[in-house]
Amino acid sequence: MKVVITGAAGQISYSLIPFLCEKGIFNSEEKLDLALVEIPGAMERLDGFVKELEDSAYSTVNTISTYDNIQDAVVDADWCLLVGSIPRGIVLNGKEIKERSDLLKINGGIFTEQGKAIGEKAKDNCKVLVVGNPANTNALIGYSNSSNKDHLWMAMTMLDGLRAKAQLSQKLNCHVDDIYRLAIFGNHSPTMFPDLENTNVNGKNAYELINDHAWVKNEYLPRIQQRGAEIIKARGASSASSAARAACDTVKAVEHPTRSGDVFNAAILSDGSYGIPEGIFSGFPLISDGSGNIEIVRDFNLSDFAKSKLEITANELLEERDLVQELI
Ligand code: NAX
Repeated sequence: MKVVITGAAGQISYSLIPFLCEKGIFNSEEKLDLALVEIPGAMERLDGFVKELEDSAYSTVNTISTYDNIQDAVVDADWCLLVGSIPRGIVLNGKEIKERSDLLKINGGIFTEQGKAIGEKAKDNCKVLVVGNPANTNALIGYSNSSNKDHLWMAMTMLDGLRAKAQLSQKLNCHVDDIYRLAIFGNHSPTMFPDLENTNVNGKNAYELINDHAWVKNEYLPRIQQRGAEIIKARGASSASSAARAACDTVKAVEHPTRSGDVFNAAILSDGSYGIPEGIFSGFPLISDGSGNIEIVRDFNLSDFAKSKLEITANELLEERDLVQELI
């Protein structure tokens, strides 16, 4: 089982790779061949981390290799976790990258190259999870540049889903495992929409249990949508441990059958479901059969309020797509 991870010397990967090496994440007893990718300037830092991984003596791991280029790393890959990207605020060639449009273009270059390499060299049933932001549009760029349309490309919305579950469990004083069918629609950005109208808690409708639309609209939604910014303010750095947990949970969710009556969260290429235009990567409620097949769950009933929120986040994704038109 070959697992490629880009941005392997970054803060998310520092938690993510140990999580992936736990038993039971992949639906196979095969041992892992880890292919860790970084930019040339970060290879020394990566070598230091590899020493720690070696010292952890994981029984799940076969080999650990490092690469400073994507082309060699992705040969025969089963999974590619694309974590590496250039964050907003970085100074490149003397100019601070502040605008989302500049960020989209710079990261677009990275994902064009990665999409091509994965399409040509990864295994036919390869699965790709884009974590690096702007994740949905980076996934669109990678997928569009890949010559293999059988590969499953996803962008990560699991963290938003976990945040949404945690806040709901606090409100309803229930355990997170009692929560079913909590879906994140749209972009991994502050426009995302966590839907409670179709969520069940111990068999009861969450929206009815809360019975307070103003709380959902004015407190719950903004809290989930702004949670990333809240963590950056408090920690002085973006979410890492929770993002790593979410990336690992996404792999596990695809690798194993979804529990009965539940969904998991990831963004995939829209087929027009729920009125989200085709040709953009959007968060949807998904199920997996545990054999590499995932599909959108289509029986969610959306109110006019929910539909208006889906339109906002879909429009943002269309705008992002327009900004990278020449790359896709
Ligand atoms: P770090 O800056 O700690 O690490 C990123 C690493 O990627 C760096 O070591 C850098 O050298 C490497 N890198 C850059 N370009 C690369 C390339 N072309 N090939 C290989 N490696 C490359 O960031 P970290 O905190 O780990 O976050 C990584 C990405 O996840 C960021 O884009 C961040 O915005 C995004 N996030 C996405 C989330 C999601 O839910 N989808 C949530 C968490 C996080 O904000």
